[in-house]
Amino acid sequence: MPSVYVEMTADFLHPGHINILCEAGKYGDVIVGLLTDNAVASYRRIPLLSYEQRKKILENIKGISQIVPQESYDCIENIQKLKPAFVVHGNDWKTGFLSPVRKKVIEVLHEWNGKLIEPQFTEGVSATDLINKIRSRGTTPDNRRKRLKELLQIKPLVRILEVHNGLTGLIVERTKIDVEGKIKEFDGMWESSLTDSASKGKPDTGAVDITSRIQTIEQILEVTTKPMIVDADNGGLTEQFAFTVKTLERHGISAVIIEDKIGAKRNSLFGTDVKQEQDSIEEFSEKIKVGKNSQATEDFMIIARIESLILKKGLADALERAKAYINSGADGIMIHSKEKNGAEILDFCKEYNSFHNKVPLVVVPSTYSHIKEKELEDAGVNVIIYANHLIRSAYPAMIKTAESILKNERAHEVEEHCMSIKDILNLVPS
Ligand code: SPV
Ligand code: MG
Repeated sequence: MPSVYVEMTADFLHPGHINILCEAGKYGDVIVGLLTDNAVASYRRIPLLSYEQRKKILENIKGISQIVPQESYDCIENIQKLKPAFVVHGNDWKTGFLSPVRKKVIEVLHEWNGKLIEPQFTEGVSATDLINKIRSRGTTPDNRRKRLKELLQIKPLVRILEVHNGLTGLIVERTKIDVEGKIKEFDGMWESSLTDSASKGKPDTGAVDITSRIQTIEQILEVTTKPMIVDADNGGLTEQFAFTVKTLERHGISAVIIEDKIGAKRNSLFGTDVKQEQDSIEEFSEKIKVGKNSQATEDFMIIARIESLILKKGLADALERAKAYINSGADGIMIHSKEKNGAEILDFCKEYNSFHNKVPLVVVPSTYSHIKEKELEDAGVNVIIYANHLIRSAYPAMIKTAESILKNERAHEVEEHCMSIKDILNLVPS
């Protein structure tokens, strides 16, 4: 029997998949190239089911003789290896980011007189629509909490954006761009102490206490499904931190980040312009240990934030702390800096890469925002947090509106900068 290659994600089987498999079966023995989790994550949200789970489902479907992993969204490597007589693919790949792959498939098949068969794409049913429908029903704390660890295993770089209320939560949840068929979106949310405080008209000094922060967090969780990382300042006293860990974990938060500072809380971006004191390595390590011993699940992460560069204590101090915090059980390291050129962050990354015992590395490029994601990823960064950009862009827009109304003694002039009444009414469906 000739062999027939069909690529599939199979996260969600629907009649469209069955049509393709039936069609493929007419030409010979069907080999499914099953996209690995990394392959799927490279162009859209990570699959709901793992590779092994998806494989198990396909193994029990009639008409498939073999399943092989497809390590990229591009099937060329597998096709060159397997040399199938036929490749069967829905005709929807004639446009979009897969169209160059299609051209290459035709070329490669030509080498052994293979043929591309393109059945009509099944209209009216799409796995993406089905997944979106399920997501619109919400999530559970258990499912949300484990999502960050899953993302870290699958994606080379996790992209996080600041939230401070339900509306900004919706922005992170929904904003997507389509770059020739590849979907780009944020992977999760950063519940920032700075922007949560600022949105309440308060300074970032801990004046907005953890009880108030939890209220905001709940409002955001209510309208989103993506994972959340919470900025818990220095975590409070060690014995209080144990309770904070339990509370956050129960709500389905994926990670808490605590900074190694003590005394009056001041935002790190003030640097040495204000009095900021760093905790001792011993005390902060103890806090991490107590936090780790308090959590009930394997999924919750405690990420240690190192302030040595902010406080001008130097790279050696930052590295020494990173090693100590990892040894104390930290699930991640956040290295912070307020330098504009980002050089000290890249220096830190270089040294960090040679650690034997590494955990995911988090950065917050607020002052060195010119550095692109890929450069940070190549330097060894695993998580990028855009920590304050929604509030910083919204505030000037609102000031402009307020000033225009004062100046013109009517709102007519601001209308062109405002969304329509219809759009705001429909922004959040009832
Ligand atoms: C925050 O967003 O509150 C942070 C990051 O802690 S920074 O403002 O850079 O300190
Ligand atoms: Mg903060």
